[in-house]
Amino acid sequence: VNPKQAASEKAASYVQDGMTVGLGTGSTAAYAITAIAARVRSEGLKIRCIATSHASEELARKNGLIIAEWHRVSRFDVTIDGADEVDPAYRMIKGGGGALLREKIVASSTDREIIVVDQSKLKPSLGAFPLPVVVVPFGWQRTRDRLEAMFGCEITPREAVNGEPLVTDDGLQILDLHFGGPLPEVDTLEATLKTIPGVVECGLFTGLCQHVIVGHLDGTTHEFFPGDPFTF
Ligand code: A5P
Repeated sequence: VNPKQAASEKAASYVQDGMTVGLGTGSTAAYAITAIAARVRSEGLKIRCIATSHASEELARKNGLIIAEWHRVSRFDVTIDGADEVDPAYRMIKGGGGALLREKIVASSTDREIIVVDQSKLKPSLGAFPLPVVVVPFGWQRTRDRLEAMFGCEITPREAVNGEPLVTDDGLQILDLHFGGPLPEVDTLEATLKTIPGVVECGLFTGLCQHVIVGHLDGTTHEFFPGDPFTF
């Protein structure tokens, strides 16, 4: 069994009739979307969804899920999304898939953000995975310079397959900050980053996870809630 699939199927069991559901982005979230759609088909659940990327929306529609209009959605009951790293304080780095801005907008309006991961994503501290920062394309080189001066770490523009800067679903770009170890001043880092003109959002998520589901190779899962230590 794929651990990501095991975690996602467990997470999908928390979706109930009548709910408004946020759909994440990435390979793990894709399993969740198909698992939710399977329940909708077999149990006749009436739910409406908003996806955090064009790719997830397409997958959801293809599987028959109903996509809601934003002006009719005030809160999400549940959102199921992946993460690149989760620390013992339930902070996360997200955005390996480039959808962090939409993911943060949805997570911030969600009652229960369920994060689905395999065990490799649980980390004693955040920062081995590069921290994605979404920037406005205009003058991004100067935004990069200011980030470099502020943190002194290597910064790489996220590229598309053709080697050009990747353009996100919102027409923005992503800079990856390679701290290569524990993030500096993790509690104030997000606010600090946002003082730089051109920075739109960062992939550090704090206080936005209400439930973690870890999938294992044998198909079992472990569930954790903020405050719980990650023990197996
Ligand atoms: C997408 O922008 C990300 O936040 C993903 O949720 C994260 O990168 C995890 O991706 P995988 O589930 O593909 O590992």
